[in-house]
Amino acid sequence: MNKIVLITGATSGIGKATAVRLAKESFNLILCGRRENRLAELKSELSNFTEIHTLTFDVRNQAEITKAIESLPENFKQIDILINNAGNAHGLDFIQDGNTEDWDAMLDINVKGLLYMSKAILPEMVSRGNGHIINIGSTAGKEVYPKGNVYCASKHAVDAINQGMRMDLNGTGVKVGAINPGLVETEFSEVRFKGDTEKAKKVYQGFQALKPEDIADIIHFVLTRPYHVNIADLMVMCTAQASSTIVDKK
Ligand code: NDP
Ligand code: 8X3
Repeated sequence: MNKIVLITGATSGIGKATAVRLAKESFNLILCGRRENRLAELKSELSNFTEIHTLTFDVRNQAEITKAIESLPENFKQIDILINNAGNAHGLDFIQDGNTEDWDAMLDINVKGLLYMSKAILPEMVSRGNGHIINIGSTAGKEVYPKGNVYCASKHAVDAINQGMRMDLNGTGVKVGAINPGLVETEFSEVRFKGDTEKAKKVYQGFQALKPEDIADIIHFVLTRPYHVNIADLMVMCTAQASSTIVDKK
């Protein structure tokens, strides 16, 4: 039987590329995001390959998450794999100039959203004695860079939660691991710079950034290891990147 994977943030970037890749590898998919039209387009694009169900909700809203998970049809109820991917940076400012709405968004989405999703899905995995959670962290969860303050804090929290989950779930049969990418060219910087496309493009100019498909490929690798192998914590950067602040731009 095909495994069922729930992907948050499937409407764009890493989540969308992962949906495309896993659909072609015959995983059944529950695709989530706020932009319903994008989910509908993706469903029609991928339904030739596998079974797709879509759920529209904001990961900040625990009640919406509960309702969405409860609404799953019988053939999608047993989720084998949760990919906690939804998230973004909002703003890039010195801490003294930071916008508190941006801070709230990053902590609410990247940290609390990931926790709410896990809370909604984990108990069933634990009672079944089987499951796999992949948390999408970041190099920003391993080091801090100037003006990255709260985004880096949110991803350091993901790093801590990933480790904590793995400890608490030890012995339950549920695997937990994080993938921590460096610079990946997605809509990430457009969101960070609030729709300023020119500024966003500049982030990825002068070097070959990672593509979302590169991360999807790694996620597929992680998911297809034998049961006794758990990729606990993986960091991946493009060759031009050495750290958050050292990027070889020509
Ligand atoms: P994108 O902006 O391309 O995608 C972000 C996804 O998250 C979208 O599908 C969006 O869906 C979803 N999302 C955002 N906010 C919410 C919300 N409140 N509720 C539900 N879904 C939400 O960025 P990426 O693909 O790059 O980012 C994916 C993950 O990868 C994030 O966690 C990011 O921090 C991480 N990451 C990205 C890197 C990069 O350089 N791009 C590097 C390291 C980590 P919708 O708007 O439809 O709700
Ligand atoms: C995204 C990578 O360096 O823009 O998490 O923070 S970075």
